[in-house]
Amino acid sequence: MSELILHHYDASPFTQRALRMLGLKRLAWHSVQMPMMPPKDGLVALTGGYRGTPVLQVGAELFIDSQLIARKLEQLHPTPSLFPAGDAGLQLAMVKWSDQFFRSALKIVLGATADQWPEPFRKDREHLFPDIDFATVGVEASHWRSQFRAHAWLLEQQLSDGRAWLAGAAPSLADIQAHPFVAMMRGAMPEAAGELLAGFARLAAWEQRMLGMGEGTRTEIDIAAAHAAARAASPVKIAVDIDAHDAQRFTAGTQVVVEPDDTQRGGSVGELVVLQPNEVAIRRTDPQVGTVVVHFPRLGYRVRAAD
Ligand SMILES: N[C@@H](CCC(=O)N[C@@H](CS)C(=O)NCC(=O)O)C(=O)O
Repeated sequence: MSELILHHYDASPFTQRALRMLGLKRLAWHSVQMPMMPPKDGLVALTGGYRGTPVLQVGAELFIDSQLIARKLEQLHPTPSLFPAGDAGLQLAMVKWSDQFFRSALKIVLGATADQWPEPFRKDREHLFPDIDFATVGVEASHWRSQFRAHAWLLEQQLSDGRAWLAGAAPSLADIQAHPFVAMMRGAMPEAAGELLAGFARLAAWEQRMLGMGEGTRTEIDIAAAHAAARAASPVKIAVDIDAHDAQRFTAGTQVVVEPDDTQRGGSVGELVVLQPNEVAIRRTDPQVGTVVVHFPRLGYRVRAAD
């Protein structure tokens, strides 16, 4: 079996990011489909609580979030690079801009469609986004449309010198950070997308190039096979690595919860093994998967002592 297992569902724009990374690098990988809402017991047995998509599994190690997945794929398969111009810091920093781009698209779509969603799904998404009032988000629809168009204009501006890709002549993570939210809008509300992207001819041509990036080579497997791969590689050896200057001063071996600080995608509990400005990792044991290490980005994730 190939070493890369992606836990995901394809409707997610963040999954689409991971797919484009695999496409840019032309990798072969195994796909495990997860449900769009809990229960997600098979995934949680691996992560210890995190329920989001996408999650990359390599043996008994789990990599949470599209940003850490980008860095892990780059480390395992350096060419072709996600950072052909060498500006990894800048391109990873784009995630916080692109989160705002996502939010503008999300609020437009929620305002127009959430009242038609099946009740259990709508309730789950209300739990996921506690800062969004689903009942009133539509009231400001024209504002969120203006924001979406303003974000898209930045892409058109970046392409205005005739370059094929956002960072220059070669595709990079920058393209992959931005494209899923344009595609999300085109897919969910094609008519509105047509209006909001009107006049952005370079962006439209770039979208066509992005479609050609593909997703590498996918082979479906089930969650039981992913659990077996974790057990076969368990326990994973990992160097304990704690930043002496860490702002929170946690020590190795502390039982902690690691959870997203933006949405309620679930917190994972385990023993702290890595705490650096670019990563947090915990070790945990589960009877179904053995001892695994779960890695998170530090940016956008809260670490707190477990109760
Ligand atoms: N920063 C995360 C965001 C991931 C995210 O928000 N994914 C959404 C789907 S678009 C999710 O996991 N929703 C909850 C769920 O599917 O259970 C990343 O880049 O991977």
